[in-house]
Amino acid sequence: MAASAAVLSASAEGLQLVQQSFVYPDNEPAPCHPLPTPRQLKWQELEFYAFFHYGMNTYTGLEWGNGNENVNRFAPTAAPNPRQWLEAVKAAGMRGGIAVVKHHDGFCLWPTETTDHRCTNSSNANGAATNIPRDFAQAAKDLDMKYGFYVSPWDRNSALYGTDRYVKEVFMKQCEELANYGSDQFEMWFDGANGGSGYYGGANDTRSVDASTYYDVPNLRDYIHQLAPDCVMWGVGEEARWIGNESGYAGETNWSMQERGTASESANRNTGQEEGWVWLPGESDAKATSAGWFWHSGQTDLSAERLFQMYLETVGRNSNLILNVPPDKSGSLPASSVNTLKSLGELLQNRFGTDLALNASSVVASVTRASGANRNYNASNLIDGDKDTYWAPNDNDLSATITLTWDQPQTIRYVSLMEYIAKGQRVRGFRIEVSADGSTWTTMAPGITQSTIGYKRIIPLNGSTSSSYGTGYTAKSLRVTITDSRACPLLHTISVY
Ligand code: FUL
Repeated sequence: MAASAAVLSASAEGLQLVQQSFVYPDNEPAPCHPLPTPRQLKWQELEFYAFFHYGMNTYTGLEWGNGNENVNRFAPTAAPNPRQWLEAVKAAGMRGGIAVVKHHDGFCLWPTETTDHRCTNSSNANGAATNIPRDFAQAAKDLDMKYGFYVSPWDRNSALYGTDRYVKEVFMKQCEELANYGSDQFEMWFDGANGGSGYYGGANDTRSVDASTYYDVPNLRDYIHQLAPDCVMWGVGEEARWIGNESGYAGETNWSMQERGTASESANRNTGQEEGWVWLPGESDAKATSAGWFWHSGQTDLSAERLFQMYLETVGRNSNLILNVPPDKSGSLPASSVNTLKSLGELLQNRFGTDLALNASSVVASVTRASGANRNYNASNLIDGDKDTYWAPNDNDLSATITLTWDQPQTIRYVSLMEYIAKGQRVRGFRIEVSADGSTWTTMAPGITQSTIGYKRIIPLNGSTSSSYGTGYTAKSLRVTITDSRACPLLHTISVY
């Protein structure tokens, strides 16, 4: 606790004594650095959203267009329908989506001033009328979802790529145009693929850039934040990190911090770094279909169960999940993808729709911090459904237990824990035990590394993210033991399903 202090202060009357107030009048625990920005915090709360790869490649069958495509090849067989995309992913429990509006081929899906390689120049009427950013943003607002855009820094069409003029006259302007489609967008996705061979306005050569300096990221970030204050600049933008694979899993241990700019950073994307000095939370990008990021004839959908597993291994491991579903040549999602998304939504609703912790008859912590003027740290905060209240022990308590008890035994399968990360990610180790009678305890999921929690950690009590839902476990009581922490652990929610 910070003590009060008497300090000298200069004033018109000369020197006088001023009584300083407490630094933490609410007896709040001190922050444990590094901390997320408010923008990153809001972004982590989105948890699960969609990726829509759609564009010239949908029609050429490529994954990486060279940049020399005839614009007339962009020929949607119907008007592209972002509303249908977003409705389908909302049914899967997603809270938003990112639309690819320019991939590496440089082909833009909006009436941009920056290039002729754009949809509005297509001879196809549906193609020429396309404006994905406009329609996607509008649909998201109507559906109460979050939205953002993928704009590839690498541009295999532009003659200027590799020169300063490209960054100033093409890339920055494109980002600006996109930011102006909505000040409430949540993420701009900057892919890491940078430079290489391409058309480059007919030069057909190979160009390389140093992405860490070429794109003038600090200025870009500041400028876009003026237009869209909550827009997290992903990847090259350095506000959120790639989780290191495109298969939909994060490390069981997963810190939201990184030792940015060091060799060890790229080797530890999947787990983050406890010693990291920069808050750089993870995002897992993964495909919900069997072929590429773009739609391909003959592709199949992964099963809803496989996608549920991905959810457990990403959202359940302190990582956001951006799940790709590609629209087809009609500019809509195929019916099979829509069905799979619906089934996934049903699985999530059936398994996580009812939080049994909210009905616990008691929640007791082994230690609780003294209340301050306007805030208490009681264990009841863990089950009040409020993310802004939290349980806390005293500064020197790095371990503690929290026990939930029900009047009637419950059948349970998953436990979800959430740290109050506004004050830093702290927990290093924990354990979950269940008791059918309130006195004999069984340790659950011993095969799962119960190390970090972070924004959210979901533990399947049977120890497996992939095996069947099972019959569950009978619990009269549930005990969560925090075994180690960087500073006193702060949890805001325990959920039980
Ligand atoms: C990668 C890109 O090169 C792929 O084409 C795709 O867009 C994926 C999400 O990111 O790095």
